[in-house]
Amino acid sequence: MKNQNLFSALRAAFPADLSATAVETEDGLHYSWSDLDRATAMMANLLQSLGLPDGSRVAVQVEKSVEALMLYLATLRAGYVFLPLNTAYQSAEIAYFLGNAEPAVVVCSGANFGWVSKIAFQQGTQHVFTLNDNRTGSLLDRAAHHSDQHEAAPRQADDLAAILYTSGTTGRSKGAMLTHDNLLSNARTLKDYWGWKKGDVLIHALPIFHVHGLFVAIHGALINGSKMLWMAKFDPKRAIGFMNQATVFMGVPTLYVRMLAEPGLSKAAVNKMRLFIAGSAPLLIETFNDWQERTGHTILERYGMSETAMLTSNPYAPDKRYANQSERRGGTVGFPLPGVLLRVVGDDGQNLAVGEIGGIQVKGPNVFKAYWRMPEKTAEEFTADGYFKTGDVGKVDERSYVTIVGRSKDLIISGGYNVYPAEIEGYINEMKGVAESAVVGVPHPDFGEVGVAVVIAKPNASVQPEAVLADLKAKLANFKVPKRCYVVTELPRNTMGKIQKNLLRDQHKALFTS
Ligand code: MCA
Ligand code: AMP
Repeated sequence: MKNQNLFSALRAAFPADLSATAVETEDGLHYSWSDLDRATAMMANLLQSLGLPDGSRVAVQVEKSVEALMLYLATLRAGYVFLPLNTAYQSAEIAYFLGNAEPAVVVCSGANFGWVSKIAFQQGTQHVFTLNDNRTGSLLDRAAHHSDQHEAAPRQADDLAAILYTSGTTGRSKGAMLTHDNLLSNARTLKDYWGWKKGDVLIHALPIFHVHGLFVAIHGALINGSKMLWMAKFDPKRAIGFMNQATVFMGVPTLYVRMLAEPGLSKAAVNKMRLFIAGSAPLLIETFNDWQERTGHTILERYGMSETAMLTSNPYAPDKRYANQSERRGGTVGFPLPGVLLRVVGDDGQNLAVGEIGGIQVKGPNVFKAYWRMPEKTAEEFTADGYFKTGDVGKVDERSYVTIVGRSKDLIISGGYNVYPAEIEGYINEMKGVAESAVVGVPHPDFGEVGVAVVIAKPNASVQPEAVLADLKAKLANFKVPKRCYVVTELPRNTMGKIQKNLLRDQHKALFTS
């Protein structure tokens, strides 16, 4: 039977000339296709030499680098399961992920080796390697002793390729299990739908621990044999500077907002570019319009999730399935991708008519297998007929464009990162003197949305807002820390006693935008 390992499909798309540049960094380093091939072989051989059981997880929390990209590819190649972790996560967060996923291998930066390895060994991990963003670390030292030839491990379409943690309404993160075919089918669909062509060059400006930067961007370039211009960290000026050598850019809305603030953004600066893609969070219509006016390009907005990779997209070219419509409509996320079934349902689970607002449910080859070791959660999130409940609220219009109008899940999307209020509230509620708290998302000009914490102190206790924020900062990834905190005497409640978050959001909605 044909090997359905995702790496094999990506490798098969490498150009014939392996000496050509596959990745070019801002420091002027050129990695050829042959470098990618050989280095991933060495790392894959290293992983396989450890004698890990099938299905072993390789958990990785390292700064963005080309070697980190190679580690991802090597994990696929060796047939293990990649588990990327946001570099902002601190010890309590890492302890949860490692405890839950029980990875056989952990890779962290040298600077974090002390605390990460302690947690990893406590959780039973046997192998902890380091990988730094300057091409050093024990992973590379060890891999150097292995052969640069490697036959990709045979994998079935349904075998696991990656686990991505994504939180739920309870604030406990769930690992979404994605298979080789989930990722490969989505990559192939996008290659076609976005008209990837020979000569395309991608500016890779996103972090590589989430779907957008890790799968959509990297698979997109690799499966087209396209070069990537690699930015370790997004910088609007430098990104614009790259555009005279590139054709495709992908970003969360914040990246577009930040580039629009640069005087250097002009039609001339982007005249080699073919396509600008946005997603992960709602793109404001002002950003969409401003971009069109400043650059002459219409941003293509698409929609996805950790559990599903990409679900819908505005068209790049006329879409035959929808009367050859080719308009990229701001404020919408376009059409369900080929192969994706999407429906909007009411509270009773019945399909809603065109234009009516309800819960978005999806089905397709891209939809994940299950949540890691949480069968009851998996069962809750799927319908009897196999549709996945996204937790997003939206509608489909008479032209078949999908619009997301809100979320039924209590989620804040800040600069493209997800923040779950329940998790933050849990931490605040444990603080000395705190009786209760509520965290809500409010509009923000740069991050789109940010968290605001509203706290009630226990009788006779004194709670300082700055102390709450400082305490959170010490424990949680920075992006999760609310940007403001208020200590109040009362929270608005409905007759059932439930906190009315909509009223709190309303009360604070102009904090950053007025
Ligand atoms: C940084 N901070 C943030 C964020 N990022 N706060 C809220 N939200 C954020 N996203 C904090 C910093 O820790 C710092 O706090 C302060 O805000 C200012 O940081 P700044 O220097 O402005 O941030 P930055 O380092 O420039 O990062 C901003 C960023 C980054 C480039 C927009 O957040 C980013 O790369 N976002 C992309 C996320 C992404 O890839 N999402 C895709 C998920 P302090 O001053 O206290 O230190 S995949 C997905 O959603 C689905 C599947 C999909 O459809 O794609
Ligand atoms: P994640 O859990 O990180 O995979 O985030 C997935 C969520 O991001 C989705 O359920 C949506 O709420 C949101 N999202 C992704 N793309 C878009 C978009 N283009 N517009 C609005 N929301 C989006």
